[in-house]
Amino acid sequence: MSDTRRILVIGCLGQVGSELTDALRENYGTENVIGSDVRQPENAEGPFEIIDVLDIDRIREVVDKYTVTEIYNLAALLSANAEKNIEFAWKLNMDGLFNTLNLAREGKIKRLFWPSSIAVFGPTTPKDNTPQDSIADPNTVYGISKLAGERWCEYYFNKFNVDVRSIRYPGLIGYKTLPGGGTTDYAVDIFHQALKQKKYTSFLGENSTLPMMYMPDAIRATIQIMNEPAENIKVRSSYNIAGISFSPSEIAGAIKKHIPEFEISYAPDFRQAIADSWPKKIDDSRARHDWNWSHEYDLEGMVKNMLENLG
Ligand code: AKB
Repeated sequence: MSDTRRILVIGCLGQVGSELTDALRENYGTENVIGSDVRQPENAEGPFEIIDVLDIDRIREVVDKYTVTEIYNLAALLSANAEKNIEFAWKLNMDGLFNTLNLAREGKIKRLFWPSSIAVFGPTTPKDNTPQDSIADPNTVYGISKLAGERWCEYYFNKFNVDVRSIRYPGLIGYKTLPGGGTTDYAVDIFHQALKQKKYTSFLGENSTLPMMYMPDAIRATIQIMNEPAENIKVRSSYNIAGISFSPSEIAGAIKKHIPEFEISYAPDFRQAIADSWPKKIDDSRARHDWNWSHEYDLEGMVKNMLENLG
């Protein structure tokens, strides 16, 4: 990779995109990180272009304009929203990936990051310490698109030498931007409601344990995997990465230590079935071994930091 890295973030206004763009700008300089999304930001703090990930000509135009060397393609419909619009979700999640894989195949960019998810696992996957290579039988559109995407990433690496790197994000918790349409969104909403109303009704049941991660860890993992020498990236589908696993009642208990009046109630909706199909905890030993991944935040540390920043 040439010394000057010019980075394009597609989907820079989303939950991950907004924090990732800031972190990349701190690391590589504002002018070297181009944000892009389908809508204009309220305040663009660096170069910004409107891009619809389904429009490959437009991506190519921006790549040429800034001589982009790498793309982080974050545009996707998440699990809950994807169930409401299955055909569009499939189109966005798959064609968007193909467009960026094909630009890499053409040699337009040197490296591509594309996120997968714990949603690639399904109802018959072992739920505790789910291994890197396990049964993957997703029963959501989002999960099916992420699993297919992983297979295509590995295919493009093997057949066309495309340097694509990926991690399976758990549910992500951050205070800067709200998540948009996932099954794990409750773990962000709960903080906002705890501070505002001192109560929260969870759309997942009290014992729905899921793999989760605090955003600073997820951003660090994303930047770290993209900085590794190519030979260290042995998994070219997508890496399991683990942070914290907890249930709604456990996170509520951790919040209660700071806000004793806080009360949680439960009213599971259609997202419960999605959560029930996912693992409780995943085994990330391959990522730890191959590129020295390790998370920093536990449940207590994450809750304290979230409340300090939102309070
Ligand atoms: C979702 O809930 O859809 C996402 C995910 C786990 O990928 N947060």
